[in-house]
Amino acid sequence: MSPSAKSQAVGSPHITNREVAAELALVADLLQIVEANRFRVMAFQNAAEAVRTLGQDINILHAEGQLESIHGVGEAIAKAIAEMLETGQVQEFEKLKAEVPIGVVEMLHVPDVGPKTARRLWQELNVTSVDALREAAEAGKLRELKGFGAKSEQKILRGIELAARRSDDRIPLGEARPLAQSLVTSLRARLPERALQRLEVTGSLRRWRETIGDVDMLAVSDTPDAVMEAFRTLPQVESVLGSGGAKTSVVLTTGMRVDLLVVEAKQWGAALQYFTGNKEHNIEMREIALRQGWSLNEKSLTATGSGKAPEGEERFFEDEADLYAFLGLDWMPPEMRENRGEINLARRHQLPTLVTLGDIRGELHGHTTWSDGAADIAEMADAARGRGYAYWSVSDHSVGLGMVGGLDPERLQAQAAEIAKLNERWANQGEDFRLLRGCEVEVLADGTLGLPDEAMAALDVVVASIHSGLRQDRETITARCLKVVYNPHVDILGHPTGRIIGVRPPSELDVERVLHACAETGTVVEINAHPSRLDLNDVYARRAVELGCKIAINSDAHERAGMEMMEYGIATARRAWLRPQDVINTYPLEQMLGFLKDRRGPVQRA
Ligand code: DGT
Ligand code: CA
Ligand code: CA
Ligand code: ZN
Repeated sequence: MSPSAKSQAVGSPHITNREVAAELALVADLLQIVEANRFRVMAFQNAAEAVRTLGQDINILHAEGQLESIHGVGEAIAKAIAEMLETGQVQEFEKLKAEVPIGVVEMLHVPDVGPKTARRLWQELNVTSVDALREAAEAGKLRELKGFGAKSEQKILRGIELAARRSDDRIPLGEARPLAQSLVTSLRARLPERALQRLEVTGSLRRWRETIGDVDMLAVSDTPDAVMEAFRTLPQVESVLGSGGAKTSVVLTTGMRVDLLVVEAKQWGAALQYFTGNKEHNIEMREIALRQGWSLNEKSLTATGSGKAPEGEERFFEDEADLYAFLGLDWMPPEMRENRGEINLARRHQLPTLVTLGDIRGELHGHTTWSDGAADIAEMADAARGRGYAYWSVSDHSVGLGMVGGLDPERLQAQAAEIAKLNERWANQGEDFRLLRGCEVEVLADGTLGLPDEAMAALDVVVASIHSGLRQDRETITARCLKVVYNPHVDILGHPTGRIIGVRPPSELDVERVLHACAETGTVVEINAHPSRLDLNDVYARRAVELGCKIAINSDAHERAGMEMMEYGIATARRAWLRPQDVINTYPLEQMLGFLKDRRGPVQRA
């Protein structure tokens, strides 16, 4: 029986997680175009995301009657998913699809074309595909639409080009990692402990790269055949591309490719090193070995005869660190293995001590039901305390953001009272925990902020973020951002480039200039830890610290579980070589507050 045949009921079409997620996302888009209630749109968007990142086959959940156990999937959507899995389509969805030409939905993937614009292009100009949109823009026809000019035509043409360039099929880290973890868990559960002496995820996933080409896994076993058999028949597996004694390649129901290699215990160190990479790091390692008279491959070192050891002598390493040490190098954290200078530091025993999850003492950017969060302040505080944090900043959206009911100075006052009450309770109980008064202040199109200065001055932590006008040209968006950085009330620049991995490219912001200004003014720069943002990314975050900036790593949680995303932010920081002292939310409360702008008096050079 083929592995995929097992996971489907006889006679029903086999629909993968990825397909279900795509359909739900499509419905969300359709609903936006027909101007449905925004909560309904959000419900479908959330459900799509939940299914896309689900660590197991949705068909199995359905067979167990557990669709509603998926976080973010309510009764109505669960029913629709069930109908889809059983019959191949959902009647209600088909009706909706018949209403809107599919090309109109595709236009939504062009940056700058939102649902309102797509609807107008369709209804007012009868433009119903991306190609037709390009032609209309090139022919100067879009300016017939009220509010459209030559400039918007240029922007749309550039957007179409960008959207085309983005069509590679790498998988966002936040999607690949839970899936890989579910594979590890399933394999361990299926095999007796002695059959699986070691099992680890390697490749780009072990390095926490922001997107993943394929997943690589490495195991040690005395019974590789049993391991391969267990792997091939996992419920997550859709098809087997190839399977031999030492290596099996499969495609999962989500479309992700996974390679599993089994090696002998004595080969583990060399194999783990080799398959963690990256390729450039490995090439450099190979040269270092050669210079010492050894040929390095995925199993061992073999003497070339040019050194002291007789030609052909083989050396094995049970652990990676032993291999590195044999070649005179310190063990390097996988996040650093990108051949960006880490090997030289390892040789000189000068590797930095990287920040870890355990160093984090609090968070400075997160949301509650006061704006678009799903949990109230007390619940979020409880989650933060559960993670051992000493502080958490309540930073709901300010007014100025179209979508959510943002906070104005008046509501901020009311919120302050709730925060004070909770803080008093913990103080009375002798608990070492403080809620901070914060806000994620909206940066308007002209660089002014969603709150007046007096309102910001009253807060402990001000995060300023750009959510709209992300397609402004380089000069405009950079000037807008600099205005914010020079505002003495803005402590932290939130997700600076606005990118959404795999969905929306970064803005054209001149990051280098903005980082210089942040260093000069003492504005802290955020690594937004949400795996679809990771913004700043590793390269920019490293540059920021080089220039003298401090960093805050924030999960930007909108619900309790959102705080678990912190590990992605930590990984990005580690890929940027950041140490605890570079990250202000590793500091005790008073020291952290001391780094925020308005606490330090007049703006000073860092
Ligand atoms: P990916 O899958 O594109 O996200 O990136 P990786 O780094 O996982 O690359 P992949 O899957 O092609 O290969 C897995 C590991 O194997 C990689 O991290 C380093 C190693 N590797 C791949 N190609 C070469 C190569 O040509 N030479 C050497 N020395 N190592 C390689
Ligand atoms: Ca890979
Ligand atoms: Ca691979
Ligand atoms: Zn936020």
